Amino acid sequence: MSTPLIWFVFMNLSILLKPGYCTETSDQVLSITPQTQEQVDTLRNVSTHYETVLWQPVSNEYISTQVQVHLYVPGNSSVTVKAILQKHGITHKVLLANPNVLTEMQMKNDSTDPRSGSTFYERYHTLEEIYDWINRTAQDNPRTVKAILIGSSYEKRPLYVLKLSFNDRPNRKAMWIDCGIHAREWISPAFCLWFVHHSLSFYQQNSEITRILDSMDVYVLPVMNPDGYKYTWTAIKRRWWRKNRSISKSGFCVGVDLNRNFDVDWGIKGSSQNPCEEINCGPFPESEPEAQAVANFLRRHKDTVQLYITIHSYSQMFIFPYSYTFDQAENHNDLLEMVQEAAQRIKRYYRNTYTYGPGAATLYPCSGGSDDWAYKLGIKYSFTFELQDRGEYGFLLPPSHISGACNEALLAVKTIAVKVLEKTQAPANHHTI
Ligand code: 0X9
Ligand code: ZN
Repeated sequence: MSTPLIWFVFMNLSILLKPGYCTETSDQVLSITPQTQEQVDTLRNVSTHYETVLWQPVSNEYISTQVQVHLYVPGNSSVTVKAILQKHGITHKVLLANPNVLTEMQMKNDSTDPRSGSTFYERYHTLEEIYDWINRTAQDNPRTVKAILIGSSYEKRPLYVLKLSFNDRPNRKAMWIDCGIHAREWISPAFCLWFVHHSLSFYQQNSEITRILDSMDVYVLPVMNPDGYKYTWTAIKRRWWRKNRSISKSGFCVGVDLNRNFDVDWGIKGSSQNPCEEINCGPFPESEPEAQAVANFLRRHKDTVQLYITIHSYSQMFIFPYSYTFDQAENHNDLLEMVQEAAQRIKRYYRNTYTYGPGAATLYPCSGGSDDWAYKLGIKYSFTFELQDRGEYGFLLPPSHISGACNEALLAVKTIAVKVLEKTQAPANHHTI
């Protein structure tokens, strides 16, 4: 045995035998930026062969040099993973030293505690609470809100869209917002609730939301992936689930990434046919009942829906088509101007930074996404929002950050919707000579 090898074994043994071993075994989220191709390969290898979860990027094919990787490492793989990183000269920072505490904070429902100053909308909610809220919202606002059943999930949970309609002028246009395609992105459903609450509370108080609601109906799907969302609430170990819960034909693995299942360049880029992968596109386009329900609804309403927005997290980004190709969208300049304005206003009002641009060039090339599909259906204003944060807490954004994250996203929705109105509405006092 060569001396370095003895030394290596000895070092690891000494770690294992140390009395402080317990502190080494708590779950952690590491931030790693590979510097060389060898380090990229090592990291890919670690994320595939050891019990870890890639938070960012979503799949190891996107790991490359100088790209920041956020890796969740459970306590029982911690020593091994860190030893491998060290062996390959890969440095890491601990992003989250105790994700379990943050997970518990997100699940804590302190509504019964009168001292907790947080409102219903400043907390994360279970699926059951969201269904109750949908019912209550429709019941309490019978003239303006309707709950429309657009289909059901793989596990047969209903998919409800709330239609906000503040007047019944003929030829009304509409916008669509969906949340919770990806189960672990909890800030996303929280935003849909926030948006509806804001609309109902500030119609005729806030000029922008009033203008939007006066001219458009709004369709809001609070949770596109209820089965996945429910699953992330069941146990700490399931908190990182992304896909839906459909069982593949082979029966071996579960889940399709709904944002790879739409019928646009399906299965080609940034997606995998392997049901065991996070970016599994499913057996065929719209194979999943959740994606099919959304696609059917939008097909039926494509003549009225002018704006499509889908809410994700995290990374603070406004993405527009295309993601499936590097080609420029035909109205690229309009789309760019809209997200630029949204980002500028967020900077001005909230001092926070959002990056923006077409998906393929700004984030990664990727087929089968709902934004590109909606765009190709004819909805010329189509956006993916990636909400807070940029990795400080990642998917574990504390409840105290919900209001900040939602308010800035709301400002972006309003900015873009008003611009869409400006571009699409005929001038009010149009005189013919
Ligand atoms: O990869 C995704 O589906 C989205 N990012 S996330 O981290 N929330 O998973 C980005 C979607 C951008 N649009 C398309 N890829 N079409
Ligand atoms: Zn997402």
